[in-house]
Amino acid sequence: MNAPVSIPINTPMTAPLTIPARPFAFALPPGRAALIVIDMQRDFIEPGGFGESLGNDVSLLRAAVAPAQALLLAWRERGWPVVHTRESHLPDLSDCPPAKRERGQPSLRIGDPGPMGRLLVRGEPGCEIVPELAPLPGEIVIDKPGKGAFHGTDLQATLQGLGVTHLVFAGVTTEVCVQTTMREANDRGYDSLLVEEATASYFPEFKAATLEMIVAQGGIVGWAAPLEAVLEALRPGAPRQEA
Ligand code: C5J
Repeated sequence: MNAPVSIPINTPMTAPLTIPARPFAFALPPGRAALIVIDMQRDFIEPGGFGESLGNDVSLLRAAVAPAQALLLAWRERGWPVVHTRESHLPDLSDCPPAKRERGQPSLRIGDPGPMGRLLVRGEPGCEIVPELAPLPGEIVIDKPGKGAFHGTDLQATLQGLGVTHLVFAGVTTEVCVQTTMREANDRGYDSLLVEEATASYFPEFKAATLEMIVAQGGIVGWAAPLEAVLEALRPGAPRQEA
């Protein structure tokens, strides 16, 4: 069983930053927030990868790269933790259940050789994060065999070790790996915000519906905010919430 989010007693408490968001303002506590960039891999974003093998127009995901990069750069300036995830499998596919590999009628299956190497296999070129968002030394990279980033990984222990209680999300695809991870985070007690332009789907209508699902019912899963609102809040000297 996963332990609920706990805060190390030595973590300094400073006044939260306020991000105008839906369904209401998101209070981001400095020192307790991590940026999670989900699966911005060549296999999803570039032609010849897993996403295209499923019949998708991968150019639709490109739209999220520049906004995610702007968010990442602003976050790095703050010096706060960054977690990159990669949907990926071991070369022997022992962590890829047949139910996942055999789903549908793709032109290539997970593990098959493609123009960027074996699809969604760790260490292959297609499995890498796109160069614009490449992790810096010291940033956390989580290889995840599932859609959710907590499933089969040490993400929970990693975030707890850092004293993180709040998550800001970017990445692809909105309704699959991003939403699954936000829902898993919600159940574990994290407050999560999705940055609207920094996420994308092969199905724009699914992205729009997911954003609505997240913020509905008073934020049943979490919050959503435009990139500009997040960048403004991250700007050094931006106003903080009253204590
Ligand atoms: C998918 C993902 N869509 N990263 N993976 O298969 O959303």
